[in-house]
Formats: sequence, C-alpha cells, structure tokens
Amino acid sequence: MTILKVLHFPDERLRLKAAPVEEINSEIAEIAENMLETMYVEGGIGLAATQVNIQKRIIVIDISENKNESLTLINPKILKLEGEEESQEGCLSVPDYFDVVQRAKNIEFSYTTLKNEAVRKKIDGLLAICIQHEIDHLNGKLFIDYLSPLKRDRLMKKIHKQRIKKRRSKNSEQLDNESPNKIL
Ligand code: GNR
Ligand code: NI
Repeated sequence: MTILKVLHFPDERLRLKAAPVEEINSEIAEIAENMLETMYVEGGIGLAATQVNIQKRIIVIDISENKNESLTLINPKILKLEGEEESQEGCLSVPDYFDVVQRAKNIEFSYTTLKNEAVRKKIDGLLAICIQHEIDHLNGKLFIDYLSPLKRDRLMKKIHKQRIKKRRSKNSEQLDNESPNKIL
C-alpha cells in the first residue's frame, strides 16, 4: 500500500474533471486501497481521487467513529437533492480552514461497488454532506467556492501569508544545513 500525496489549493489540478471508471479491475481496487490508507493517515472522513491527482471517478469515505466502516464509491451520481442544511466543512486540500456551507439535506444517489454491484440509496446527515463534498471534487469544485467574496478574499490572503512563511522556514533550514559547525 502507498500513501498518496494530497494536492493543496490553489493547485490547478484540483480543478480537473474526473473521468468515469470504465472497468472495475485490480488497478481500480489498488487505487481505492491507497486512497483509503491516505484518508486514514491524513485524518479525513472522505477522499476523492482528484485530490491525489488521479482523474477517475472514485471516492472513499469512512464517517464511523472507529474508522472501520469504509465505503468505496465508483462513478457516484446524485439523482435527487432535497432540503437544505448548513454545516461546518473542512477539506484535506484546504488545510487549517473551516467554514459553513449550505448543501442539500437529503440526497438520493447511485454508485458502483468494487464488486461491480450497482447501488442506489437515500441518505441524509453527515454522509449526505460528505458525498456532496466528494462529488464536487470529482467535478473540480471545492467547498471554498461557495464562500462569499469577502471570506474568499480573507482566505486567499491567509494562504498567501502561509506560503511566504513556509518559504522562509525552508530557506533558513537550508542555510542551517549549509553552515558548517563553525563554533564547535
Ligand atoms: O475530513 C473531511 N471532513 C469533512 C467535514 C465536513 C464536510 C466534508 C468533509 S470531507 C473532509 C475530507 C476531504 O477533504 N474530502 O474531500
Ligand atoms: Ni475535500
């Protein structure tokens, strides 16, 4: 198994639209396994293939407390959206940022399992929110796209600052490594 690298906003690859999985084979099973491992290591409740730079319509989810009820959804599709619900969201591709997003409360959706079974379900609650969030990823959409222009602007400034800080600490690390132990 392999832990995959999660892309971070504003990486343009997060904007790519994933293609349907044509055939469920060992390659797809391996991608799903690696995605699950990556999701668990990163501490997320869901992960879309887009986030690990794989442009295929694959989602993994585990909202269980004990992290032992994983779901792999191939070619997930929303059939019906009903009601409204606001909840706080976060995203592994937008680290350290959380905000309230409005989504449908009840959804009906379909997907194919790794065993090639077609499933159709009606759900609500956290799972419904998570699935909407993950399908958005497959379409190149992020939860921060729903923010007001003011909030978005604040977020962009914060990310810009973080980038500068990160670059600075990397540079000084490099300097530390380069400097011989003159004092000793
Ligand atoms: O770990 C995650 N938590 C979360 C919380 C509220 C709504 C959606 C999510 S999904 C997120 C993991 C992630 O980024 N999946 O794409
Ligand atoms: Ni996300």
